[in-house]
Amino acid sequence: MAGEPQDDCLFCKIVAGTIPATIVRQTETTVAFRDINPQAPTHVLIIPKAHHENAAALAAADPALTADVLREAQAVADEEKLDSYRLVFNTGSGAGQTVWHVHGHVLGGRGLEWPPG
Ligand code: D5M
Repeated sequence: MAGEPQDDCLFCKIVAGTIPATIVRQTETTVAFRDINPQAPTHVLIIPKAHHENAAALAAADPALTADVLREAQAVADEEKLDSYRLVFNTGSGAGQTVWHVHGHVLGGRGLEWPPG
């Protein structure tokens, strides 16, 4: 069912605390933790605690939770003292999505080129 924890989901396990992560912020509905393979000096992932496969599924199921995730991106940027940052939701394997629990990448602390690769 939409939003329910999935036994085989890595990020649901981080939410449950059964696998470790470097958590930088947590709210009632979201967790923010450092990416294990950072692509910038700041590379933090923001996830809803509830399991949704991607950004579109999250937005369709729970607009308020979608807003929580977006607000947390700015909160992370503020804590990391980022003047600017990139917020990325890879959606689908062709775009590089490898974990099927929606996550926003907050990238900052260096110049970021456009278009991305
Ligand atoms: O992003 C998935 C991201 O998840 C990728 O940048 C690595 C990161 N990752 C994978 N496992 C972990 C753990 N255990 N801790 C922290 N970060 C992790 P995607 O957009 O799906 O390619």
